[in-house]
Amino acid sequence: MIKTSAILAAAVATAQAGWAQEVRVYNWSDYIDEDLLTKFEEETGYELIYDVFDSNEVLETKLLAGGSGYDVVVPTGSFLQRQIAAGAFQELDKSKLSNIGNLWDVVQARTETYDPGGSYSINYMWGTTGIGVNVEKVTEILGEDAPITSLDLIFDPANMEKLAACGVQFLDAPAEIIPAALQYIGEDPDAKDEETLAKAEPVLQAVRPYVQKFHSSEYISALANGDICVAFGWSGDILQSRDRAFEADNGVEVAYNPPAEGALMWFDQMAIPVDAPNVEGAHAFLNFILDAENMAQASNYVYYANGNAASIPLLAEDVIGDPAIYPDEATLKTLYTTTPYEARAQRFVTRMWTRVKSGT
Ligand code: N2P
Repeated sequence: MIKTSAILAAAVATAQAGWAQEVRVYNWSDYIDEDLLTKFEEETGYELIYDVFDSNEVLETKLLAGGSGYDVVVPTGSFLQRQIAAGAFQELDKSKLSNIGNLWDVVQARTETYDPGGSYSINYMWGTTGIGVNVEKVTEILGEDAPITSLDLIFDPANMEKLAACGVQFLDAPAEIIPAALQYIGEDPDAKDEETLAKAEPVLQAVRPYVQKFHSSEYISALANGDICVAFGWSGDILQSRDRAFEADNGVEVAYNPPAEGALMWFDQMAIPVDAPNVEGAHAFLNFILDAENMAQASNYVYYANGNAASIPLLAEDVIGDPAIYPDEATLKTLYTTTPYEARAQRFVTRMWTRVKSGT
């Protein structure tokens, strides 16, 4: 008896020690240079468990259920805001974040809305939601003046009917596609009332037959391989697709444009769940990300802008110099942001999205 419980106690102690040595991070897919994951382990001695997702809704379901087991998660600002309100996160201990001074005030001024004072989160990366095209295929089908910089490309059924043959995918992200549909018909993309929200549905249903798939990560390869010719997706993902095609030397030329009518500008924020098993390790990971060199390496790899001012001089010219990544003043003025849906509006949006995806 005594022997058994001694063994058990030893096993528990080992498990606990092991637990404290692990840091579990849940981040978006295609969102980091994996060399950084090894570097974190080497520098800190922690074992890093790094899982990925491609949907705010999936992350939110895990977070709100509790016991996700993650130490760091990365919701988009508008989702973070309501998750903070729901008590999903713990306040950051800034005394453990010696690199916090590297944050960029320009980005902080914008993320204030979601997390006042940055009490719960740091910006990881930000970007826009826009249009990726296979330039050759789209101009072959719609002509040289194909509206590749306009929402007309993806919301005008006449264009979409023709493009269906070469393949069009949309993000499976209702909180981004519905605002874009509203923007297209001149409504407020951040509308929350049901009457306005409902106006997005006929816009989406009209092009639904021509959308091959709603998915939030497959389009990177599909566009690069030439399997699809249009993706309504995320800026950096489409630029990664452009690079993959270039590296494959397969003759596919991919271009990304934020729609001229206005694009959604979003901010992905790193935060620590209230029940994180390794709070110390979570801070170590955040501080590692806040390092200027690490952050520059991540942005240079995935083609997304970041919230780290100290990293700017270390960014590659094709990152800091690309207005699709770091928008110029003129583009910046056309970008819009969104705020969270309250529970009732969220249910309305979720139901609409189910109908749109199933085409019913
Ligand atoms: C990375 C996608 C991150 C942008 N693949 C979504 N907020």
